[in-house]
Amino acid sequence: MSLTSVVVPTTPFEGQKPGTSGLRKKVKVFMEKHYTENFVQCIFDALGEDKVKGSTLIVGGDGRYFSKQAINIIIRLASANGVAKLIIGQLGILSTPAVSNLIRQLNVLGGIVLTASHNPGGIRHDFGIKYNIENGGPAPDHVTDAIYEHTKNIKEYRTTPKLETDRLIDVLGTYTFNVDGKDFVVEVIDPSIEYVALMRDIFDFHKLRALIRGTDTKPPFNVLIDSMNGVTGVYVRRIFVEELGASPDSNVRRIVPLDNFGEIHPDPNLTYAKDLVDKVKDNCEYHLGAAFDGDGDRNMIIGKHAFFVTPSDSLAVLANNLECIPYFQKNGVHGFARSMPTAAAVDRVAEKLGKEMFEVPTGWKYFGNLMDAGRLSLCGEESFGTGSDHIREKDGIWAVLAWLSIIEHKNMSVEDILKEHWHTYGRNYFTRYDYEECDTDAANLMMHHVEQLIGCSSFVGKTYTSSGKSYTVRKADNFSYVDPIDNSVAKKSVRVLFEDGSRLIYRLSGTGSSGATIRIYIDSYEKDNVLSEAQDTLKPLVEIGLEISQIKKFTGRDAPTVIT
Ligand code: G16
Repeated sequence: MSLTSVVVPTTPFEGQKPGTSGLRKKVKVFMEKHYTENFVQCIFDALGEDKVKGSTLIVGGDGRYFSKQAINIIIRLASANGVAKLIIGQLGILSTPAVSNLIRQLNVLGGIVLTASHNPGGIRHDFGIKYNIENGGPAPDHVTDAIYEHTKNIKEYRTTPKLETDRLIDVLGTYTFNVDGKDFVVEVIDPSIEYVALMRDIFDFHKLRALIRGTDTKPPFNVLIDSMNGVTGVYVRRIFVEELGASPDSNVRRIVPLDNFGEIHPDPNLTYAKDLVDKVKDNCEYHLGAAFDGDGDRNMIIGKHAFFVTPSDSLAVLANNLECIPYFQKNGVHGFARSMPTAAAVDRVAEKLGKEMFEVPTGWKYFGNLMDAGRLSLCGEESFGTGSDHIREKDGIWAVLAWLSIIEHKNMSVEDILKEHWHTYGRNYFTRYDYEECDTDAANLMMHHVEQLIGCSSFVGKTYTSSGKSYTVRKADNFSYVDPIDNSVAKKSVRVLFEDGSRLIYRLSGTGSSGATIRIYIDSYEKDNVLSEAQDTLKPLVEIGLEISQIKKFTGRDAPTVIT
């Protein structure tokens, strides 16, 4: 049957500005008439007719509530905008790393990822849409800016209302429609085949299986992998259970993706993954625990007795040991990078190994150009993101497999690997205070106050003292980044640098769906005192950070919602 597209008049919605990684709002906002259609049309408009017509796009996400409805909208709009083919994960499931991989492997125009990442899901919570470009990475600022500009002026969208999408994505297969006289194809694929093949190529699965199963001479290395009811469950079953021989009963948990994540907050940190932390703490059988977020790009690693590895340390340890991973043996190791708020532990490794080191603003999109230019192999962020140039997104499962490779190679525990690292390089103590869902005006006023304060001529050189420790300001600014490849400029966070190398950073989150989340990052380097409690060591600097920001005065908040 031949179908005809139609043009539907619409009017702009306020606030369709993509954040750090896509547009994230409450589900009920996406459900408003024309809201999702408008945003999807603006993606096509920003890309331009020349690129869109005849193109192929990947579509999928973490399967959260409203994904199927959104996919149906995307199918109808894509067909009416001249897209030739959509490749969609079965049931709408594709992790963010899997989308990035498919875009690259299949050499397509890009992908539409349906996720609000680590934000809670379900009808009362969050949904999100983000666009990834042809290198597989999140759209850079100039693309998201263009999308936003279109959302402010949109007058109509194009759709094919009679295209029957009901249950289309439930069954694997290729479905061809005729829209406006041209073929339009929807291919529904297994979400894991390509990604599992990629991991098999990067790592030595034979060695990892021997580690997890144990051998005649070595007992099993017991892992507890927690998918937090998010999309990684699909991949964890295929990789950890089927390929590496982990027990489906005792080595993995919460591996069935649920559209509301079982009403938990699928954010792998010490607060929201406490359940996993407690299990590993209470059961000394476990040698490693790991958790992922809803869409599978974030990871948290803990060792025996829940020994916590900060994401900044995780990045540094990986950088120091990449040579045991077959992918890097084959491709070599180029530079390293971290987002600015991430502690500088990896910088010391880069220096020792003679590698280029980059410091970029918060957001994985800032790593893409460097990877495409062959200057970056490994990067990470304090926000529980770690990854390499195998794709252009951070990759939770990759990070755990990388850790297991190092453990297998060194035959050491997580804790011993960390301690050895600190004794060699010194230690960056790091903590982050999050104040979630603050009043937006109050948060902006606080940021304005900090910017004003650091702009005063007397600020540099000022000494702050707390709990008997003094810190003198060496430099303070609004961190600005000039991309070395395309010279684009990004300004994002306020930072205060002290003479001993310690840092305080203030920034507003770009991933929330309502209100404002204030983040204060506290980072302090110690050369010899490497085995103290992080929260004790950082207490004076935390107090100074609170004093500088006057956060209580501006927001009324006595304490953070989350400390990592
Ligand atoms: C996204 C980006 C990350 C970034 C994080 C920051 O993560 O992909 O690169 O570090 O946002 O979040 P915020 O702006 O809240 O501090 P995700 O996992 O939410 O896509």
